[in-house]
Amino acid sequence: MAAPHLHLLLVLSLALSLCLFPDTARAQLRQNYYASSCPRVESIVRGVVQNKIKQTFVTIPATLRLFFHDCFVQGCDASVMVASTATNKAEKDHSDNLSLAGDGFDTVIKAKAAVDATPGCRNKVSCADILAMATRDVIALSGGPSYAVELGRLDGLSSTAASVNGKLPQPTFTLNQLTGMFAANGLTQTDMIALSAAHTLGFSHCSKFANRIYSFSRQRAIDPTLNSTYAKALQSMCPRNVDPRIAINMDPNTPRTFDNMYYKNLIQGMGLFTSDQVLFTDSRSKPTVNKWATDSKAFQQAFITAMTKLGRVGVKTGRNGKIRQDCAVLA
Ligand code: HEM
Ligand SMILES: *[C@@H]1O[C@H](CO)[C@@H](O)[C@H](O)[C@H]1NC(C)=O
Ligand SMILES: CC(=O)N[C@H]1CO[C@H](CO)[C@@H](O)[C@@H]1O
Repeated sequence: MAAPHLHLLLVLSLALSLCLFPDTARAQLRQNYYASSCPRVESIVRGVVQNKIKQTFVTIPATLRLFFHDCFVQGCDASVMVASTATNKAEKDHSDNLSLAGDGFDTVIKAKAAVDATPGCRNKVSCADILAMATRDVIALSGGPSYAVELGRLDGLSSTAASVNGKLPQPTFTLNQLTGMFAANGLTQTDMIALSAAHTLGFSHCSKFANRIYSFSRQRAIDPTLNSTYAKALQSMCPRNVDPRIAINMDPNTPRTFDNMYYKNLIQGMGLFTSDQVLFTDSRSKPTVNKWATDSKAFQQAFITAMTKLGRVGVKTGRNGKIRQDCAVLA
């Protein structure tokens, strides 16, 4: 008589744990998710991204960074796209949005409009998936690896500036802080080192690294891990009291190409942020930097793996999400 009871108990406890932890059952993303509902979606998005890049290069780094910030705050659910209202200050208006360039938002909005204008596709494709596709496209279109993107995310139901607190890495972070924050999102230290190479593209405002080139106490002038030639160049581009709107290339060598120059720069002491350079100065991550500086293929493989994992963070399905009609509006 014990056996059937045990059986029932197992079934009950399984059902109970699924009710209590609906988010722990990993949402199932898959390639070609829209194959029957909107079969041309990937080429429609790519076309919009290509056009947008023709208008401005900033499309590329802006979209890539937007995806990262989306995924690290409440998961990859396009919550970063939501506009603030009179009663709700949204994620994008937290100071840590660190000048998320408007061209990333614009790319997603334009791609969503193009998708929704396609017969049969209207209201079928989430903003979160469009951002994931556009991100894959900007990487490939700037010389990086091309990969099949997993889809099937829904858009999140909330977005608050408060939810950003403590969720995004800071440029002053140590290796332990970086590794810890990525681990909290299911990413390994190796994934973190791979994803950091996104800084091979795009711009940084002078304030983000001013502490490395000027002394604000009497302790030291220039960060000793910074290449002194590079430090002088940075000082001339970013003089004290520089216009806070000035931004400089993060990769001084190939700023418009997605390549492994990031790691070559680190070896020369030319990582822009403390959080970049520490990957080379800390003996735990240094071997990986050395390896990927000389082995572009190995780096690209690691980057694809890490991006795919990043795209799975906090994915919403079922009642936890919806397909937003307007990516900037929750309701
Ligand atoms: C590892 C920890 C990271 C830190 C501390 C960090 C920090 C920063 C900071 C401070 C900026 C400059 C923002 C500004 O001044 O406007 C920046 C820019 C950027 N970050 Fe990161 N980031 C990190 C990881 C990532 C990851 C994982 C990605 C994407 C996969 C990414 C993509 C970018 C891009 C593309 C830009 C340039 C944005 C533009 O030009 O508009 N970052 N990051
Ligand atoms: C500093 O950078 C220059 C190139 O800008 C390079 O030739 C030099 O070797 C670097 N110094 C160090 C210590 O890596
Ligand atoms: C693009 C964007 O939404 N930028 C906002 C970032 O946050 C500041 C305030 O912290 C806003 O003023 C910007 O509009």
